[in-house]
Amino acid sequence: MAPSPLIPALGAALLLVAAPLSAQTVDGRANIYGSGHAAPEDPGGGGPGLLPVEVAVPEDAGWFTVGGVTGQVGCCGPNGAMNGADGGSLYNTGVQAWDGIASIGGTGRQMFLVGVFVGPDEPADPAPTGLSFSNYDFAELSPALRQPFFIGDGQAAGAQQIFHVPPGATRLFLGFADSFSFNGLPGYYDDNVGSLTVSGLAFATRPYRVDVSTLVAGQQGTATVTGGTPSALQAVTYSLVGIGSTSVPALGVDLALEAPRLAFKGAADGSGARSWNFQVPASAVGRTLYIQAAEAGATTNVVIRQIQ
Ligand SMILES: [Ca+2]
Repeated sequence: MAPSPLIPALGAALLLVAAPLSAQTVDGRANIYGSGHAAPEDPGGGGPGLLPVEVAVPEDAGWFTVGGVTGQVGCCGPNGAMNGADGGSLYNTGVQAWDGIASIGGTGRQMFLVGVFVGPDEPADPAPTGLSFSNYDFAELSPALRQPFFIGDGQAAGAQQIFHVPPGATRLFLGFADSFSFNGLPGYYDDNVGSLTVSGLAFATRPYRVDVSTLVAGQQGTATVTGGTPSALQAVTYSLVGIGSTSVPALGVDLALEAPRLAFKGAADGSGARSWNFQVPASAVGRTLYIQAAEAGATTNVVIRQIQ
């Protein structure tokens, strides 16, 4: 694979919204607890259903929105009640965590469209603490990795809801949280019917971002910060450990890296951009780097690169 070309510098504060993805069909049997796994499972019994729908997350994505969701799904066989993406009102949802994917709760609703963000690795226990929803008409939501969240039809009060992408997310999965009477361990997917069609799912690009070339041991790599404050000090940091949270009081930010180290620092140019070329050590082959840049009061996306 050839090194990716450098991303040309973008103007500060330019906000890019990528073209919407083509429509995604989410079968009523799509098991959100199969996200990132080879096969869905049903620890609660009743059938594992299908793997959820997988969508690639651009590495500079800041958030996504949904144009609309059509279709109907049902939880309980061909003669059961059907509902749209926002869910039905037959049950409260309280599905437990399984295999690295957190629990999810929903007051007064079941069988709503859910999503979960996952990184490049297969999810594994312990799962993070789960989210619980009683207000479905939030304006914005910031789920963590491996934390299923309500998407519904993606609209509230006539506006598109904003779903922020957590650091380290490379994949978004779409499916449902199901179990016996929607409480307990995941399962009871095989009696689900119908499907939803998700249209106009679009990722928005962070204006302040870091891009990193393909990294090959013994060859030159490049890290480029764009969209920063003109002439502001830029710090490019990296972790060999992974995603975490580390306070950097000098910049007034929390880096989304565990045990970060400083790679480069220097002032951005008049457009808020700065680029560094560096030699990738020959001994680093196979290692995974987590890279994030920061300036006073702001952090970029996290780029994950395995050294080839
Ligand atoms: Ca079911």
